[in-house]
Amino acid sequence: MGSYRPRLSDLSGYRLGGSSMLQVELPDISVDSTALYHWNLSDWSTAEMLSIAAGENPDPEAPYVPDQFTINERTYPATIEDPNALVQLGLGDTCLIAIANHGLMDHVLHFHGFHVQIVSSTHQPERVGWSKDTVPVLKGEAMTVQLVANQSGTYPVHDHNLIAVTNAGFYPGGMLTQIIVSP
Ligand SMILES: [Cu+2]
Repeated sequence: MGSYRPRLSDLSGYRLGGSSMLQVELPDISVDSTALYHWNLSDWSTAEMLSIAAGENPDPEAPYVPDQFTINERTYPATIEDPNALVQLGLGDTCLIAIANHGLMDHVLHFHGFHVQIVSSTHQPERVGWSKDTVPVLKGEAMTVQLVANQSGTYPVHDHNLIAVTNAGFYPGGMLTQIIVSP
């Protein structure tokens, strides 16, 4: 049970986004009262992607300078128009969030308002059961967390690395979404 992250082993294809998420025995939002959201995290070096798309081979030794940071291939504020990225719950509801880090760097998610409990983790299984407001999702990792909506309001969730809440250097943007709990 849990979230997993298959990807292309071909480096050029992987860096162009050949990576996915596999959810095993997680409930479907339409058939179960436990809502399930998914966040595919990534970071893009658009210059490198354009050069790969033009037929160049990626240089694994070159400095990596990403300029876009995405959830489900969107950057804030477009993230909150994505019903899979924007968490919307009633007070007292429980949801699961399946998270996969497809990028080339770790992403540390900070939840405002809530602690989440780690339900599954491919890279940090020793943390299953931990309840934290800040959750590192390592490069290549997939993880499932459970959130109990125990207070109403609108709360941000964002990468704690502040460069990752920018779009091409402009703040706010990037890997930022919201949890909205209605009373
Ligand atoms: Cu924060």
